[in-house]
Amino acid sequence: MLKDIVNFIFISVFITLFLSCQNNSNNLNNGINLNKDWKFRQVGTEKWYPAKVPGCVHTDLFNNNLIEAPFYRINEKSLQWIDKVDWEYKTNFVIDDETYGDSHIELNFKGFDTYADVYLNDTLIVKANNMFREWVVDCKNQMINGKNELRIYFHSPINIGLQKLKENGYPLPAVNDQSDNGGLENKRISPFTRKAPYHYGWDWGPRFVTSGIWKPIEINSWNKAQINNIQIIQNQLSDKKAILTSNYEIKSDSIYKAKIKISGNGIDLMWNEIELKPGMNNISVEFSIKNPKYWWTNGLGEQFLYHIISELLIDNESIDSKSESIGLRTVQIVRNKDSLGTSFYVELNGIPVFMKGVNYIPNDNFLDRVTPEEYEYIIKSAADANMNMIRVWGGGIYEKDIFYNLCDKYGILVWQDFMFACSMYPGDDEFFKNVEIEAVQNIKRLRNHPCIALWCGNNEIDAAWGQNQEDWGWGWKKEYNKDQRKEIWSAYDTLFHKMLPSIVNEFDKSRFYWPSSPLADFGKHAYYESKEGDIHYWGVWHGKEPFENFEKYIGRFISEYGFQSFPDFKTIQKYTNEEDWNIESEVMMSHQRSGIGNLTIKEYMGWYYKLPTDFKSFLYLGQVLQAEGIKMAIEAHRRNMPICMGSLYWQLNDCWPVASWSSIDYYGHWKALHYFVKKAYNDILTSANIENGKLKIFIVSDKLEAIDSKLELNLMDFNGTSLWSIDKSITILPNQSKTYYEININQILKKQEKNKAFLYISLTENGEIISENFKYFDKIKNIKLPIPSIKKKISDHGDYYEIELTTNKLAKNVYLWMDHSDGFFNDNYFDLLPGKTKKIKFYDKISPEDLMDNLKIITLADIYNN
Ligand code: BMA
Repeated sequence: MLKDIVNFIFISVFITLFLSCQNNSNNLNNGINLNKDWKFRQVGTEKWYPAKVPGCVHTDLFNNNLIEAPFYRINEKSLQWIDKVDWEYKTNFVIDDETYGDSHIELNFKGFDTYADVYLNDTLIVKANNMFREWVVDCKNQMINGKNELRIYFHSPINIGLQKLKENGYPLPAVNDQSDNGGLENKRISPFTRKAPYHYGWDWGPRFVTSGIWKPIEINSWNKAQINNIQIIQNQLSDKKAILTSNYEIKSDSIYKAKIKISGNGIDLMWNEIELKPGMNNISVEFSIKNPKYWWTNGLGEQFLYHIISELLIDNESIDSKSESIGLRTVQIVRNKDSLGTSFYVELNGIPVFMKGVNYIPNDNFLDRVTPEEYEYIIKSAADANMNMIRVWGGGIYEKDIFYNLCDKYGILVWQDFMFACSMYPGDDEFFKNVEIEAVQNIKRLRNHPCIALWCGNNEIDAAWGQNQEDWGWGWKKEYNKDQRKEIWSAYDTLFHKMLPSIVNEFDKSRFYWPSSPLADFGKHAYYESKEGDIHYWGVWHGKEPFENFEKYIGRFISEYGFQSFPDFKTIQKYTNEEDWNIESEVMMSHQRSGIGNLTIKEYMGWYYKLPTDFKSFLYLGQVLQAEGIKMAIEAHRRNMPICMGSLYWQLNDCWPVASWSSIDYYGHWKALHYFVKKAYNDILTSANIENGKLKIFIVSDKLEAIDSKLELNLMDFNGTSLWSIDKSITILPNQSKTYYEININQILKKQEKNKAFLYISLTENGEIISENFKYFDKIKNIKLPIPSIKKKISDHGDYYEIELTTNKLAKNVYLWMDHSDGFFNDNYFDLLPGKTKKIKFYDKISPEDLMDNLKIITLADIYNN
């Protein structure tokens, strides 16, 4: 599996070390993980089966061979019963004399999915009703010195959801909830439960409404006092000094004179005397760091982290200690009025930085299956593709700590949505209270991470409802009478315009809050044409507009746009039989959740390419189509810097094997798109555009210093004969987009037919290529591509093979592929110039003979001439 190979390449002992030192909690007397000896059963049945904690019912059933693989073929359909029954989990654990002797024994339940009644030795201690909350209970009184039993009863989220829907009196919109697939007809219950919305299905996801203990359970025992939470606030940051305040929440059971010691790398050691009172104490300690090192995003500098250790001492005895990893940086979202509208950009350490990024969904429907290595693989893949921002989209989960640790490490800023998407929500007090606790807990958990750039209320709800004008929105309002509309909007207004901003203001004051994405301004609807706020441009795909319109709708910050493709053939092989290899087969259709998906792909393909006839060629061309389309978008967004200062395409990853907008499929294969994104997000980009008959060569630089370079333009025919060329020494100006050369297109094409030539653009610094690009002058379907003859040479470099390729004629979208190896090519789907050598790295442990004999090379011309 590719995932294993990549693990082999870059993850090993290091990740273990990294994660263990990132773990925020190192209390002296706590942290026993209750992850052993769990059993589960369906309520009403006799037999208990072994269970994994953290985990979920579906994976436990599968691990016990009680159900078939949920993602295989159409197995999803027959597994819908699981969410309609109740489940029980139990374990025994021992409290030894020493722990029992402590004054406080707490159980810390980090996350239940979702409706869980928790019994400790048959006493009900928690009734959980929110997947995004944690529960901490002092259970000293229920705890036995010796063997204890913990039993957790999970109510069916469907049964409770149906009850809540009934109580509400009318349904709420939830356009992606696949109630029908779940056997509930049109009863969409997802808005009523605080549980990952995508579990109920999405237009890229199956419907598996899980239950389970999805995060760890810990026992913490303590005496006298305990540090509950730390917030580290950066008051001042300059090259000479950083002044910070550490705000502690310390739980104490009596009055104590105590001390706090702050230490860590580069920190001026600080001792502070404090006085604790019984209950929760809020204590602030100021400290400083001399000559601080800044935290930068990927590509701009180091991601320096300070590990700040806070120790609590009473009578010179260490009572508790915690470590927080922070990065010193300033992040502002700058919204200045200008001649076009209002800017919307990220200023990092005083510098405007173009956000190159992507939208992220959870990596699996069964969250327990995502390993630390897979987390690192996906974040590292984003960083390797030169990204500096990920949007954690509101239909998934507030990610686990490891996700944010990795974003800190790789220099990826996080646009963090609260978990609300494409639905309206109830407006009762119980719901509000539940959300309030959820928001406070998650903000407190995440606010020390340098990667968090902003908090955003929800995904697309403002756009979908369109409160201020009857014809705004997606038609949802039409379903409701005047009173219902009032109620629904009032719930929205309370949640996203009052409650969440005030919570952010109270618990994470320095961070920007944005009520919804997309949005022009607070209470102001966003259009594709908006020149303020952020936009989601879905004219391409949902609106069936041509890719060229990516160049037309340039917002200030484009936080969603995208195009689908099918996953890698190897991924398809994992969920299909050979008989399913047709995009319209029942199995393939079931792994395509966009109602317009296949037709839309085919329609666009027909506009730009000749339609291939066989299945594998269709997969290949579909990926090329997606990649070329999104490349157009990214280049247009970046060319328009600084009007546009952010481009986040939809979407990075998949939660199961499926046709989707992702650039990396469920099994970790980079699609053509991810390779294209890597180039389009390179810190130096050359991009050609034809405007009013003029060919303009733009260079976009995200670097902070000027670069002396040579720009070469070479118009060639497909045999590589130069028809026109020019080179020019230029100084690339820092952090901007600029046209460095322009010429009348007729002057270079002359009498040349536009479907028989292409322009090769290259930019070199001291002879090394720093950016290159190809410009074609006609739709590829009109171009008569020659059949190239590609030669390969292979050399073994220990960790990887180097593959040297040469071609006699232009080779378009060269795709390297091995049937029986899942190794990683560091470039793929590229155009290969006649007469030039291209070197590719290939990571796998196969023999050189195997690689030489079995490496397949496919080009666009090959599939056309099949
Ligand atoms: C966007 C997202 C998702 C959806 C995607 C593709 O609007 O917010 O809701 O999956 O479009 O349709």
